Amino acid sequence: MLQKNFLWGGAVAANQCEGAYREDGKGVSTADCFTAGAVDREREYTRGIISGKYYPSHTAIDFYHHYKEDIALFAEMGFRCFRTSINWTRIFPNGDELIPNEKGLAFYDDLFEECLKYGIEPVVTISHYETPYHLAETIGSWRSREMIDHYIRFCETIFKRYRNKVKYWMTFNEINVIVLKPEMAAGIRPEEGEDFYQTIYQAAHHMFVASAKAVKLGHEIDPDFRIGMMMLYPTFYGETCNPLDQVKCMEAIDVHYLFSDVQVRGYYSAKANKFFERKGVVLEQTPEDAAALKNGTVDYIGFSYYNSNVASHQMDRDMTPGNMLHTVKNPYLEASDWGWTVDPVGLRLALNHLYDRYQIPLFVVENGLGAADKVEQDGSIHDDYRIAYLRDHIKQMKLAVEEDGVELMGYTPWGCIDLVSAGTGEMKKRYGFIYVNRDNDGNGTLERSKKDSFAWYQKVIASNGEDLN
Ligand code: BGP
Repeated sequence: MLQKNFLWGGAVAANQCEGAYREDGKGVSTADCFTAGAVDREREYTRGIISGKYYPSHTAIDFYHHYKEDIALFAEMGFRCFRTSINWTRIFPNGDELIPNEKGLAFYDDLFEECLKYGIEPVVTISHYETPYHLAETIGSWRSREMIDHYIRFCETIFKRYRNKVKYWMTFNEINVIVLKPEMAAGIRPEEGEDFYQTIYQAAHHMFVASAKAVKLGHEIDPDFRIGMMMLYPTFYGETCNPLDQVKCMEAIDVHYLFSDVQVRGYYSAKANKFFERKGVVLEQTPEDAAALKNGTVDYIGFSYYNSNVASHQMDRDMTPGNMLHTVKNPYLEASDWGWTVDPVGLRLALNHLYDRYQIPLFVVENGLGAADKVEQDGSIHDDYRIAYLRDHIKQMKLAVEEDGVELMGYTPWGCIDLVSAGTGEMKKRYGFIYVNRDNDGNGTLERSKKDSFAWYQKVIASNGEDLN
């Protein structure tokens, strides 16, 4: 049995759902400079906003004006929590102001109050794939140590303002994605000739210090705060029992463990230091950094899990896409319409790997199936494929808790209401229990409607995960 107060809910990110991108004083964020893409076309990260181009985040699903209606629907499903993020540029439009934007703060006051009205606990990602664009252009975002101060000012402002409304926080969304998509995860546009590894790991170091300082500060402001890290967990398999494939598998996952190791243990492992040596990375660290890392270890690990990956020592292979990573094809697994493997067992493994390694509570804060839904004549949407995906993953998640003893705080499937895809910028790639009438080009009434999965998830929550049929 899952614990009684298990946090069932759903997850979104501000930049993928709010829209209203210049309203009430909001500044431009890096996310606002990503055009629409497609499965076979990368999103373009433009220099500023270029007129004539379509930027899906500017309107998204207009959650900014629909949040009351949407939260009422979440409440109807029985959500016990709702994971969203705070758009940094609503609070500090350029990122370097000293005084926050009151209208931005007021918006989140209202949003959190609306959640609490229904007994829904807000779970807040402080920075989810959006950085003030001004800071990205003027100081190179997290390349610069100065970012730590801007981030901490942001944290202090929101911690103090929302301390009576928010208890659960995460410092950065998928912090390890900086090694895969630095523009998205850290607002860093690698320049030609720039030493990629040096830049990325120096920036990650600044983020680690910022996160650790935020954890410490948060606990000082309110000892009841629970502040986690958040990573993309890419379960890896070695392609065969050839030991060389297993070494590749170890190396592939180590890239990601570096991030959780530092944030959970509070220092770089010997292996991480060897890795830096091999890559010629020399971190600039102040004498206080080590203490900051040590004093700001996280309370829990939030992670996303969508698909698994395969590592091989032979690189000239047929590759297949996954969330952020391309991988060798797994012949045992089916794939989604976007090519991501579907591997529920990989979630049980993820939970075991992380819990065995760290022994701190885990929180599955993203999981789900991106699919193109069909609206029937009568308006109904029969998303049995989504129900099947979620059911199978919840079953494995329960096994991890009930059979393996993993300590799990909750489960918030991604995109509980349809929103803009981070990877492709499409609306067509839908995850929601709630359908939003909007297409890839920004057309549509924005009307909300329930998919079949809505009633199914309602039952799952009501039975605390016992009734999955
Ligand atoms: C994660 C991100 C989310 C989200 C999700 C699904 O990596 O944290 O922001 O979008 O992936 O990916 P996509 O939107 O590309 O389908």
